[in-house]
Amino acid sequence: MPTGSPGRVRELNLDGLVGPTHHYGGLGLGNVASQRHRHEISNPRAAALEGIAKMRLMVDLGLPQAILPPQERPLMSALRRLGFAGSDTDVLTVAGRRAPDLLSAVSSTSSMWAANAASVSPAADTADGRVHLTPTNLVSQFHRSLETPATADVLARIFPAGRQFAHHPALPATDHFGDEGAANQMRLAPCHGSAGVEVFVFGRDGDAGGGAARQSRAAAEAVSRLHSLSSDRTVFLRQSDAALAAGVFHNDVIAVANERLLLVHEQAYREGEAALDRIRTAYAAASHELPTVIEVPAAVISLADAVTTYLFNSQLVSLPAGGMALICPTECREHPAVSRWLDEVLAGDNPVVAVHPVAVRQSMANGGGPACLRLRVAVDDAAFATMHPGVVATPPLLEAL
Ligand code: SUG
Repeated sequence: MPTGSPGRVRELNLDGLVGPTHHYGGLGLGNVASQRHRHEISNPRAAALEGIAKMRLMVDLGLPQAILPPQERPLMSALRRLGFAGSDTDVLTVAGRRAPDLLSAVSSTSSMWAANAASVSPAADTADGRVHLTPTNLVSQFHRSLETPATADVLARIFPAGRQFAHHPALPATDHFGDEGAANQMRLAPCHGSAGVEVFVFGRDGDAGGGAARQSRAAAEAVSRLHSLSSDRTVFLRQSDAALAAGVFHNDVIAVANERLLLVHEQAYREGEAALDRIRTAYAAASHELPTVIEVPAAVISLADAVTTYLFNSQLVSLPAGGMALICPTECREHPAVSRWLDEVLAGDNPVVAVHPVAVRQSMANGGGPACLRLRVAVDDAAFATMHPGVVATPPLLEAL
């Protein structure tokens, strides 16, 4: 079992490992990169190695890291449920000939984008002092909706239900409760162990939403109830129409938060500046302090450039020695305006002390940056000790993989 001293709360990142059927199916609706790279040749081995290298960086930085195993694909049970019969070879042959798009969907390794696996609220935010997890239904995309049962199962095995962890079933699988999880959830708090503000972002509110909208308000509200969050420390924000039209299909493509720092594009939310004021007010009520908000003007980085470089899909992590690191896609350093902005952040009066570009190009071509590939779970040492030890990333395990 993993061990450690009691009381300390650290953020564990669980990364989805890429499976051998990784490919470019053009399956992500509203996802500009997925559409652009449709039917290009993929390299599953390179994809897996890129993901492992990112995990190794986290381990080298002294941060807790774990691995979510890839799910079984092609998902034969899904093909059989849709009427393909016979031996596995028959099923695959006929599906490949008659319904190649279906075969692509049931072969997608989309569970690698672990930020969509579940919503998670740490113990400091919940009424019963347990970590709450709700797996997503991902109903907006058929290929992703196939992930839910295996995701629920693996999360329950990694984080045993009981004194430390509470698991809820995924929300009803209908558009009204369309839920894409932590990719639309941010948490701001003075530190991982203190009560914080949970921000839920949605693109649809009883309507279809525009552009790339996937997450519904009804889902966000249901998750906040299930996780027994305090209403004065919960903020619901609607994505702006401009962001949705530009292909911001999840909030983590346009904002990222860690502890007291929020990096956000000025066009992220429909309410504009008032949205950030609501976050500030809730944060001040929870902690008697103000968060550090770095708002990026469209004149400095356009929505289109934010979507292309995936700047906001960086991982913002607290370093053991103090300060934060931004783990960004290499594409950010290849873009002059974004790279300049990164240098300004590094030189500025804020917690960011390091920028680490990582190459996750195989995932990026399907619209998944560094932050899409991970699910964050803040745990104290007692909770960490009850976790399934086999998924904790160590240098030998990463080497073996
Ligand atoms: O759901 N891409 C994923 C990318 C998810 C990114 N996640 C976050 N932003 N958190 C999606 O659109 C593409 C698969 C394909 O086209 O083969 C895909 O599913």
